[in-house]
Amino acid sequence: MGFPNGFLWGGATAANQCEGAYNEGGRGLANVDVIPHGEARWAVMVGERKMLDFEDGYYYPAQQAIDMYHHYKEDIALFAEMGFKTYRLSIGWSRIFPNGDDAEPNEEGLAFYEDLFRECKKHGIEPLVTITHFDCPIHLIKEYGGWRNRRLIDFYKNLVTVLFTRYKGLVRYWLTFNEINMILHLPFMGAGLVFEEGEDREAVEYLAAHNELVASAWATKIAHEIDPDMMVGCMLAAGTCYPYSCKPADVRRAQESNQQNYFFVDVQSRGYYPAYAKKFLERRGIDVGMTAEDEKILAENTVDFISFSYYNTRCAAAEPQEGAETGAGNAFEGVVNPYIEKSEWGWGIDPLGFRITINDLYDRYQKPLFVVENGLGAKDEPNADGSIDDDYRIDFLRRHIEAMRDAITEDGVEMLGYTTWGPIDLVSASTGEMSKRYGFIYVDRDDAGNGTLERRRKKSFGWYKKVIATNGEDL
Ligand code: BGP
Repeated sequence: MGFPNGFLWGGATAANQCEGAYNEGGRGLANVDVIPHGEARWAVMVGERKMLDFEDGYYYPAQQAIDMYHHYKEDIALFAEMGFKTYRLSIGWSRIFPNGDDAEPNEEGLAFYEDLFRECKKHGIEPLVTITHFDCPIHLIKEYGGWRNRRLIDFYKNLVTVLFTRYKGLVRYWLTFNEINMILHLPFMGAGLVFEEGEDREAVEYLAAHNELVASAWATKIAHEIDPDMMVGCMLAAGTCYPYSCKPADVRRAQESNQQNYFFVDVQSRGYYPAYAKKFLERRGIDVGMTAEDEKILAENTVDFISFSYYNTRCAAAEPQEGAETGAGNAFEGVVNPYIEKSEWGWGIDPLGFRITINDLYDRYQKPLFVVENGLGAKDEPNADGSIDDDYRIDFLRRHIEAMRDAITEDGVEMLGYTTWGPIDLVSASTGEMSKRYGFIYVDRDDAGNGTLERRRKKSFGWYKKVIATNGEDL
């Protein structure tokens, strides 16, 4: 007994981290284009440093990325060679609506994705499409302040109506917002937010979160109206938060941290604000502007499945811990867990935590789950002949797939599929580096943007091919 028949094995990418061609095909500028590599990056990502255009003296890795815009046929053929059943990718909003609020969509952008989806179908690969993956047209930020403004709900509704209508019959699986909870951690990336001096950041973040949650429910409604076969999922940066000790105060602190994360999916899956969130907002004096229509839309349009990324668990303590390091990985804060290993970037490595996280999500929502990101960011050193022996990546993925298998076979969790993050090397979201690699396919490009962009199969390529061919039997 192993993985179910029809389990969707594959890989996941995001437009801004792989497409490049930022100014081709009628595309408008987006927030993700103007996030530089180097010391200013973090301040821009969290909305502290206003950078709404290219500035001299900075390198912007998303401008070219791995140029998938021009290489997608070659790349999809490589995914097909590994036997992918699904490929998760995201739409560049500003390819479809260059300004975000345009009256008409850009045909060149629509045709680009249509061709890409057809290419997938040709190889028997089911597209899994994230509508926005850390992606917001710059014009919507300059003109409306990003997702703090309710007008964005309407622009998003226009976007999804165009997408669902055009790609009906081609795309069945949709995700509304990548890692929606990242609004609270990377607000410029998650919601196009830039903060003014002295502004109540948390209030703005929850306002933006509300607007995205309402937009997400509208998307579910519109999808089902256009094509009842469409399946719409939410997407959470998951990873259970452990208490640092069994001291009740630590356990309580971990519970609060988990609630802060689950808040988003609670709304998307249950259709209403949970009591703890209402009380939190009340205490903080935050008004998210809930209307009677919002309440109805949220209640009537819950998601069909729960998708999530898993990189690491987290750990929380009620009091600062002397001598304990902080930082859990993937933009999460927390106390470092002394019982687990760490990646080169300090991200926790916790395969059993994957099984725990899967169980937590399934217990809480009782809806099918879809793992849409998991993987190890690592430096690859090519051998003299150019080959890459990435046994560390194989080891990481093997242990996580085993944990997922146990959750399915031992715990009875319903799981639709599994897509590893960055099956082809791409630009890292947190660092802007190319050298933090996740792929089965190596891309010849460095942190400064040099390289031939040649694609090469790593050792893990053959390994993942075998995993898929045996439906996870041979790991
Ligand atoms: C997630 C994002 C991805 C991706 C991944 C790995 O949070 O959804 O876009 O990049 O993390 O992170 P990084 O690229 O920083 O290693």
